[in-house]
Amino acid sequence: MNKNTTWCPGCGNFGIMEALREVTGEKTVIVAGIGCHGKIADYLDVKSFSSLHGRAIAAGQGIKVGNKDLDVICCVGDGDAYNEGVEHLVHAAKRNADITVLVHDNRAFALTARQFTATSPQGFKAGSTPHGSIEAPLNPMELAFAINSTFVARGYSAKKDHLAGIIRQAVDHKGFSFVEVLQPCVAWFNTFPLYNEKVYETEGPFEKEEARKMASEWNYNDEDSFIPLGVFYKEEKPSFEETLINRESVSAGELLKKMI
Ligand SMILES: Cc1ncc(C[n+]2csc(CCOP(=O)(O)OP(=O)(O)O)c2C)c(N)n1
Ligand code: SF4
Repeated sequence: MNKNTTWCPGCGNFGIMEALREVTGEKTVIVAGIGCHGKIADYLDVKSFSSLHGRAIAAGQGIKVGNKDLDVICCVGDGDAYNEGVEHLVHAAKRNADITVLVHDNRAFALTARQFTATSPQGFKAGSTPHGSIEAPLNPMELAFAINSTFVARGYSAKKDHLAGIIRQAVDHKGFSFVEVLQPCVAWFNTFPLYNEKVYETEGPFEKEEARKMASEWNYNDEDSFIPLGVFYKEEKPSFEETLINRESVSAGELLKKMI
């Protein structure tokens, strides 16, 4: 553990770190990607594993299969989760892996000094898009539903206690927990003023239909839209690890017969 942080003063990662400090313990393993967010593994006094860029979710699933008693929290960036490692996110949700994916979404590749990511707004000027990104951003909350996540939530790094409550519920959930965290990057894209004006807390979880509507509620292009925070949705379903332990081996032929 390293007590000397190298994040910029005022970085949104501090709020996430403090929230995690409240809810982590002996059983926790933080699996980090590569980026500013990834340094969190070094600053918390818990078991941790620093993976490759975009591969934290893959490593986290391996750790959980190896020791089902651990609480695996994958701390990933938006670049990690929605760009380079998006395939791992999709498949971990599809199989309902019993891990928590906590996305530090600052809407930029920050450590490499500002390039656009999947969640950067249209028009975002950066090293790789000097005239502004021409792509519309991905909505992570809609993605979380599209890939059948069994726990979907959004927090804000400036609301530490609220975020800690969300993470606690995510870790307690048996199955795939998706937590999108609004994490302003004061160096490259300071979204604090925008979020402070737009966020509001909700009392979830909600029925799926309502939760999906909430997922689509905030739109960069709609100045009148607001940003709901909280646990949107929760569903009980056997986790990948449970199914793996209790599985019956069935041949492809038998499986086809069952399907007809
Ligand atoms: C396989 C691989 N591709 C690219 C890089 C270069 N790289 C290091 S950090 C980084 C940006 C990370 O952005 P994000 O995941 O959003 O995290 P942030 O720094 O914003 O917290 C990139 C592209 C790398 N280290 N490894
Ligand atoms: S560059 Fe941005 S994300 Fe990285 S430490 Fe500084 S404020 Fe935080």
